[in-house]
Amino acid sequence: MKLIIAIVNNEDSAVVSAALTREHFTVTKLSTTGGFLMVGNTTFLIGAQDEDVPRVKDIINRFSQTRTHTPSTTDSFGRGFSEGAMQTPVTVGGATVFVLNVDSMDKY
Ligand code: 2BA
Repeated sequence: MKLIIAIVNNEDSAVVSAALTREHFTVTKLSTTGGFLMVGNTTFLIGAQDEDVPRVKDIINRFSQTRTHTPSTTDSFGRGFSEGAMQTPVTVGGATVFVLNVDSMDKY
C-alpha cells in the first residue's frame, strides 16, 4: 500500500477531489500554505493499493493546471521571498506528488 501526498492549487482542488471520489478513491483534504508564495493550496492524502497509484497520479495530473502567480503587495504577511522579487511572476503547479510506502493501515 502507498500513501500519496499531492499538493494541488486551491482552484483545482474541488475538481481533483470529485474525480478521485468518483473513481472510488478515498481522500482527505488539508488546507495548507506554500512556504514560498505564502498562499493557500490544498494537500490531499490518499491511501491506495500499489497497482492503483498510476490511476491516482493520472487523475491528479489531468485536473491540475499550471498557473502563473504574480505576487501582489496585498498578499498576506510573512512571504518567503525578498522585497525585490515581489512582482516577479512564478509558475505554480500543476501538482506536486509524493508517493510513500505504508507499513500498515488500520481503522478502529
Ligand atoms: P510554494 O512553496 O508557495 O511555491 C510556489 C511556487 O514557487 C513553486 O511552484 C515554484 O515554482 C516556486 N518556488 C518554490 N520555492 C522556490 C524557491 N525556493 N525558489 C524559487 N522558486 C520557488 P510548485 O513547484 O508548483 O509548488 C507548488 C507548491 O507545492 C509549493 O508552494 C509548496 O506548497 C508545494 N511544494 C512544491 N515542492 C515541494 C517540496 N519539494 N516539498 C514540499 N512542498 C512542496
